[in-house]
Amino acid sequence: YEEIKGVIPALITPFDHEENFDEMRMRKTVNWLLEEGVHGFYLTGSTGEGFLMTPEERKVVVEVVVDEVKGRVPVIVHVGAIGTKISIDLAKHAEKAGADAVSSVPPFYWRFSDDAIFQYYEDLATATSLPMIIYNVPLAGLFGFDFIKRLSGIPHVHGVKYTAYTHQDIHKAKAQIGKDFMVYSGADEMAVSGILNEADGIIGSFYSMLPDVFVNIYDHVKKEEFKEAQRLQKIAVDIIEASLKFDYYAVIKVAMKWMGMDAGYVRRPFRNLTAEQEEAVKASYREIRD
Ligand code: HMN
Repeated sequence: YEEIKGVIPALITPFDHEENFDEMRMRKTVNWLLEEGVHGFYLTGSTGEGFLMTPEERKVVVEVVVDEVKGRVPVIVHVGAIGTKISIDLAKHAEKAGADAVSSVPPFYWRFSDDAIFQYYEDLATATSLPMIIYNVPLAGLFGFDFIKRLSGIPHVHGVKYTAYTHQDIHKAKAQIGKDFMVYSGADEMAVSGILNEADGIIGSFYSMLPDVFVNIYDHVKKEEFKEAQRLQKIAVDIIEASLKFDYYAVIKVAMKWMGMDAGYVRRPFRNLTAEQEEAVKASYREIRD
């Protein structure tokens, strides 16, 4: 793919009742989202519960999705792990499996120094010929702009998944790093702002659940139909905020089920919703108004 742009769901990974990867539900989810018009996929990230899977399981997810997508849209594979060797192995596998790009959170938990993080990205990005999308996310520790700029100098580093709210830095990245340094806005609540502030695309959890809403938001902003974009974004924010009261990857899967796309269950320690909680979520969505 020349360019990876637009609305890119951070794909959920369906599990069955016993927490096994559910290949059939995965294939159906991919096709459902493509019918809803999404422009790409981001696999086995936070939303994909990647850190709850073994490397072997992550590889199976990648193979199944790439096989089902059949080149219709680009596929970015999140290969992040704390150990560089594990990430490199996943990246090499993603390349062989036919992914279009790889991405990774920085190594986390031990609070690695900037130099260690730089080295991690250098080792990982140069291990394959795929473009590498670095990942700026509060859960793993946000980078400052200067550090993003430093990382952008590594061969194959092609862009950033930017899950921060400081969207003015997207302009800075475009101006100081280059127009072709890809920036993907990662906060679903801020999709309109991200696109308006020059992001090339949006990658996030709720694009698995509300693909049509966000594809419309993206199109409206591009056509400068801001009133409608704003209206849809406000509804989306209300839905997101109601969902964040629970383990929201479980909410996303349950809401997809309501729409006829049974996306299965989450893996522990995430908790699936009880029947009562499901009703509570439904009731809170019903209260949402324009
Ligand atoms: C990923 O799978 O890596 C995520 O999509 C990252 C993404 O930016 C999401 N952040 C997290 O899951 C921590 C957002 O889409 C987020 O879920 C959303 O903005 C709701 O707050």
